[in-house]
Amino acid sequence: MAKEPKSVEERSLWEDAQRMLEKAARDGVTTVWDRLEEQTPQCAFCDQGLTCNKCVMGPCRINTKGPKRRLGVCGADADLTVARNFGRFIAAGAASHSDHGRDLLEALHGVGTGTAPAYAVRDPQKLARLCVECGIDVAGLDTAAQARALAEVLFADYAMRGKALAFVSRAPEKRRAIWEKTGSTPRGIDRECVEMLHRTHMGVDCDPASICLHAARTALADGWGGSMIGTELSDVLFGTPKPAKAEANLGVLSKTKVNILVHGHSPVVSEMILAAAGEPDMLAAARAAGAEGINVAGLCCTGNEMLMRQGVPLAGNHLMTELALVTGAVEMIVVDYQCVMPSLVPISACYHTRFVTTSDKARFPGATHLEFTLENALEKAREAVALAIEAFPRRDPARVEIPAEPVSVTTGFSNEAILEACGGTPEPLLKAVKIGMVRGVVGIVGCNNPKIKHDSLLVGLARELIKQDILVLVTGCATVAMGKAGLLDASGAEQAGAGLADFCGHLGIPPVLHVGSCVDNSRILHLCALLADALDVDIADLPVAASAPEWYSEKAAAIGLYAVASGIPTHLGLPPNILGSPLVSDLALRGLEDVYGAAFMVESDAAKAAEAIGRSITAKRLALGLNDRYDGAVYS
Ligand code: MSK
Repeated sequence: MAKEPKSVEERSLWEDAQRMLEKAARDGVTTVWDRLEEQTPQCAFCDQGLTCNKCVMGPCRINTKGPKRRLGVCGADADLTVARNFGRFIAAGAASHSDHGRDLLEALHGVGTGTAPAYAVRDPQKLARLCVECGIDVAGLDTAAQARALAEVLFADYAMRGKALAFVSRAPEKRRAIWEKTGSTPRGIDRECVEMLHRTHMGVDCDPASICLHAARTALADGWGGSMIGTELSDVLFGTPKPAKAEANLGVLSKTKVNILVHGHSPVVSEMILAAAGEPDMLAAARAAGAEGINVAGLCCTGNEMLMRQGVPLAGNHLMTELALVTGAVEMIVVDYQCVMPSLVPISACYHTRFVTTSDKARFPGATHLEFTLENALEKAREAVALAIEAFPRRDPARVEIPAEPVSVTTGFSNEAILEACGGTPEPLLKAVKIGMVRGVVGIVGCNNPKIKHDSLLVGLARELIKQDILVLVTGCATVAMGKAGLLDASGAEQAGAGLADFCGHLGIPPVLHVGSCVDNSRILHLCALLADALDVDIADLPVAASAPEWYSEKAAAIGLYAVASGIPTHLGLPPNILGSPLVSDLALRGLEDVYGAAFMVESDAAKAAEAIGRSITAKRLALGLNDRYDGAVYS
């Protein structure tokens, strides 16, 4: 018998989402939750990672229970089949972040060579610092020459280096030694991804453990390579984030202005949209069309990029993207790539919304395609904004519902900003950690997944952790959830334990710090490295952890694996498709601990997950000889 559809209260934690789900039903719009219910029950073989379609002797399904079909046609058993699938899953995630990073690198090169006229270096000090870090003598080099020189060094990271990627040198010595010993040091970003595809071709690497270790190396090429390049160069080109106030949720849409949503991951396009939307000619055209102005708001990680640097309001996270269009108030959604559901095209068509694609890498049938290049970006952005203005008179006020008021958030906690808030050194944070005022630090990252009640695990976990005096860093789609829960505001410290509340009060910061988008998880790696170096320990010795409670994507799996391989214990709210292999599952949950000093934990209950993370942090504190409880020691 078919299961009853879930109620709107069971689908999302938030009233704005629930109201939009009701409106979607009235408007005849199907959403990601409806499609999940249609797809349920899902294939049990795929769910466990036991299907293989990598050659045409197959496809095969490995039956671990019955006497037959225990092996694929080539002879692969359950462990090998799961490992091959998992390896490719990680490679796809690492490739996605890293190809995004490559776009920033090409933009930097374009600035250096004068072929990207609308772009500039907005943080020349950071450019110079990165040059020096990468061994470039900046004496006598102007900004353009530095940009070219740094781009050349980092281009080589994509191909292949003899030994290690440039930013691997940021990792503590003890961590680098572990990577050397286990053959995990990432050499080339593209190289590790390609090698994973090669290893998992039929008849190459047939050792499941060996494939999994290469998956870790591939993920490290993402975290300390492609993602880190994406983050650092976005800062150079668009400015290093500083703490600032902004607003979030669907309430940031305007009833009276032209609403443009920017969605995807890369700031290269959205920064130009923002610039064009602020031009006097565009504002005059908007007024001539009957609007009071132009309102640019963000979704998903493009939204995070724009929120962090420019204070652009953040309308929603992954599961809110469809619902943002259901408000009927959006003139245009302009996308770059990643996490853009194809369903957004037909949903746009239900309203007056223009759906605009900008990258040749991400084409959507039914979209208006404006091909952005480094040469034409501002001109194309003006074309896009003009399309949005044209759409405004077609907005039907009778179909508009904006279901919430905006919430206030504080954003912009780059590592530079965190250190500045601490007076220029990590010492105040370390002191707070040493006296137990801050028991530990946890990065809550990643997505939403309709299999989990929208934002419930993200918010539930964060609330439990801050009660335990654990400072939370947040990135990606988790950000809006924290904002709606009031945790990105200094007043959120009222929900924290006494120690963390005191610490936040001293620095005037929220208990959850927004550190950026998906690629900005690399900031967390770098911060861990700085803290480990300051204490002369390895990252695995620190009282830190990571969590992707509602993750869905290949990229999130790559993030989780590079965190573990960097020595950070990592919680997942639901497992990857590996449960068909006892060997791979055991490696993920326990075996990686022996290799990297950290492993995964899987738990779908917020309180239990917080308890497990808390136990791990306590163990690390005790091993470092630190008190586990804040005894009220004076902090100054
Ligand atoms: S956008 S990968 S749903 S965080 Fe980065 Fe959000 Fe996850 Fe996409």
